[in-house]
Amino acid sequence: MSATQDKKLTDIVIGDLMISSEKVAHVQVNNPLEHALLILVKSGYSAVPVLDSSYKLVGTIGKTRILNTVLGLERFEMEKLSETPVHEAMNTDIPCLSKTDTFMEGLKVVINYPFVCIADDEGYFDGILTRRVILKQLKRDHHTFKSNT
Ligand code: 2BA
Repeated sequence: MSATQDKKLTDIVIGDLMISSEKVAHVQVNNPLEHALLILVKSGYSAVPVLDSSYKLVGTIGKTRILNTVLGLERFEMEKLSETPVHEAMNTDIPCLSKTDTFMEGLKVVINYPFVCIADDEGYFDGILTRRVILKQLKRDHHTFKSNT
C-alpha cells in the first residue's frame, strides 16, 4: 500500500511523495559540463540536481544552460564542454523544500518548476518532488472525492 493511499491532501507531506536520492540522477559540482551533458542525454532528463562532494544540494543543471554556456559568437565551442566545471553554468536560484513541508507547498512550487529539490536542515540532499507525482496525487484525490459523493 502506498504511503498516501488513505490520506487527505491536507495530511500528505513531501516525504510521502518524493523520489528518494538513490533514484535521482545527479551530477557533482566539479564535474566538467561534458559529464553533465552525458548524464542528461543518457537519462533523458532536461535538468538534474547538482550536489557537492558531501552530497549537499548546490543547484541544478540543464541542457539549455549547458548549450548557452558553450555558445560562442558564431558557433558552439564544444571544446568548452571539457574545460568548464558544472558550478560555472549551474542554476543556484532554485526553490528547495523539506520532507516535512505540505502537499500544498509542493503544488505551489511545481506550477513554475518541473521538479523541486528536497533537502534537510543542513542542506543534505534527500530527493526531488516532480510535477508528475503532484498531478497523479491530485487525480487520485479527485477520483476518491467523486466516488464518495
Ligand atoms: P523533464 O526531463 O523535462 O521531463 C518531463 C517529463 O517527461 C517528466 O515529468 C516525465 O513525465 C517525462 N520523462 C522525461 N524523462 C523521463 C524518463 N527518463 N523516464 C520517465 N519519464 C520521463 P516529471 O516526472 O514530472 O519530472 C519533472 C522533471 O524532474 C524532469 O523534467 C526532470 O528534470 C526531473 N526528474 C524526474 N525524475 C528524475 C530522476 N529520477 N532523476 C533526475 N531528475 C529527474
